[in-house]
Amino acid sequence: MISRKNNPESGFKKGKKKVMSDKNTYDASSITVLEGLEAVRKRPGMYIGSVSTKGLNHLIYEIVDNSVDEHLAGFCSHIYVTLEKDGSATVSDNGRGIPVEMHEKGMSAERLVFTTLHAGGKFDDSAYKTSGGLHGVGSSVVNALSTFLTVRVKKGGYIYEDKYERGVPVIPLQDGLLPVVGKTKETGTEINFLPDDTIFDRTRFKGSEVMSRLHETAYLNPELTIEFEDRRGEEVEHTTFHEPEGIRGFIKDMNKSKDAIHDVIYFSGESEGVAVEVAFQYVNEFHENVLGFCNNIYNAEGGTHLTGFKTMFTTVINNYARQLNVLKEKDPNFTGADVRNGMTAVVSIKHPDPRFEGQTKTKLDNQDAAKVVSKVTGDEIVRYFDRNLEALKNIIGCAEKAAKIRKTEEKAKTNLLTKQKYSFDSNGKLANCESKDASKCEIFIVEGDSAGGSAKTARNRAYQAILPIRGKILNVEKASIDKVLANAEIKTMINAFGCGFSEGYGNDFDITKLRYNKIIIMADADVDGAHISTLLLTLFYRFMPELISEGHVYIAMPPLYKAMPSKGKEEYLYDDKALEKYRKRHKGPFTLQRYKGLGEMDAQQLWETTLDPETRILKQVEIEDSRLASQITEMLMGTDVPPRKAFIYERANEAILDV
Ligand code: TTJ
Repeated sequence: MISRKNNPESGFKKGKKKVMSDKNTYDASSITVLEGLEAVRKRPGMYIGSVSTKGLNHLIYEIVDNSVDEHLAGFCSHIYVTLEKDGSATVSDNGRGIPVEMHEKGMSAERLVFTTLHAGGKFDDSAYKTSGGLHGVGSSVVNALSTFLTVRVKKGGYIYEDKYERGVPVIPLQDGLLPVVGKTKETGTEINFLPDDTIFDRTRFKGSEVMSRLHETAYLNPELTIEFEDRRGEEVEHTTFHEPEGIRGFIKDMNKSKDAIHDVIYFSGESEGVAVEVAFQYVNEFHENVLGFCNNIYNAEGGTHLTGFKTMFTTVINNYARQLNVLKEKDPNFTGADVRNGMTAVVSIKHPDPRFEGQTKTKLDNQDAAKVVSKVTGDEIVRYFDRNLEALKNIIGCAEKAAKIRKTEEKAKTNLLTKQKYSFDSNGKLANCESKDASKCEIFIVEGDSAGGSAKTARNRAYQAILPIRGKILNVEKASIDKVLANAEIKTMINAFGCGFSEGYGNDFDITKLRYNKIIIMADADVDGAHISTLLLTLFYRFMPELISEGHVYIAMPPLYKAMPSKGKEEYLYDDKALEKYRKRHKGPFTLQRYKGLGEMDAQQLWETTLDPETRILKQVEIEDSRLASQITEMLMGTDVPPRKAFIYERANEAILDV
């Protein structure tokens, strides 16, 4: 650690920027470097996933991963991560320090690391490089996206310093070398950077998320200690992450508030130069949580290591189930999903040359990884189960339960499709329209019976149908399919739309049967209304995604205010910005009515503001791509309320006139 031990008071002196002459900081190679960094600033999302808080936190991980590499190489035992009062982050380690001497390209090696895209791993002589993936190569990306970034390297008795602004070096080299700012007997690297607020939506790191990721890193590196400090609040918060139990501890932690049915099972092995470690435990819950890591980096999209583990595990459990006569001769095998019902697992491998594919380059692609993990799993898990029959029987019990539920769900779905397909007109609450010409028809899904009543009166019954729904419909992200299908509100909707739904076991959705060209969600302009809208969108996204991708889904934007001037025309105002503008442009007194909900409008007002195609405002729901939608659904349906609210209100501002 540099700043704390050696010179505890040495922060980074702000506001004292040196002015440099160009000839000191730029040379021929700098030109391509700048072009590279410019590309990063132009499309930050391509390099860090997004410019949301997630992408912001990612900057820290990109830097930390370098120190983890140094740990893997055997030269670093401690990493320090500090969220500073000024909004910057400091990451330091007690490794050997980034090389600072001249490199062949006429630049210090350190500058090459921070200004060249994909320079990671170049000076890294560890057996397991994280390079080749998205990680550990991102120091230059972080640099490009930072208002300032300061590097301090302790090495060979000296402390060297380098500084950048938006990726561009601002310190002149002296005979091609970095300036020395002090002496020390220690070694290590320290990086301090401030994310650029012209790039990121928000520049406040999320402490809890950073901590949870650092904790994860500690589990994966049992000999590493990570010190985290948040200095931004009144009180400084300090946490030490050191997890000598490794991934076993990781599993225990993930399952700590759950009902586990056996002790954590752990095994490891090595083959063809690939090291494999697996830990898992079953809990009394109906879902699986299997995480894959390669060289200590989480693989969000999974990959070959997980495939190898899952395939072998399924085979082994089916073999045991037959040996134990749980599965009879005529019974089909358990599916992979049956077998993993209730499983929490971490599969961590070390690979000398990892390759990644997929949308975010986080899916391990090495075929040998599947082979090796499968072999180690087959050998080790059988050894374990032969000696621990009790755990094995409990696990097979979970698979049996899962298979039973799966069969019930399959049946429930067939029933719904055959028996209830034609119950469309017998639906009490739906006030259908007269026209059968789907291209002209619209259906309004209205929150609440009273608003529903007004909407029924106000509508043009020739082509507008009204379906009132009560309260909150089921959160389909969390519910099992038979529950979803048993929900009266959801059944009514599926029947009304007329095109079935798709899920899991085959696609029965037929968009050509859709009875309405526009499906319009009509909810109050408040948090509850926003919640209802997201629940409906989740339902559509999961079971009828083409409704969204083909542009049939809209959100009605009821006005927030009605301005009634003493002279002149009344005007509906749809948000606070509109009100602000109205105040500026309108001279003279006016009365302002604020609508708290759709229920407060009479039929005429409802017609003018939300039903009449001539005057209403609709926001068409779009899916830019399915990945984004899936993330949003997850975000919207997660337990975190603030980002959800922010998202909905952001979108509301994008509302466009539908003419
Ligand atoms: C690589 O091999 C030669 C001696 O130095 C090794 C090295 O680069 N070590 C190293 C880099 N330790 N820590 C880093 C590092 C730390 C942070 C916080 C950020 C970056 C970009 C690198």
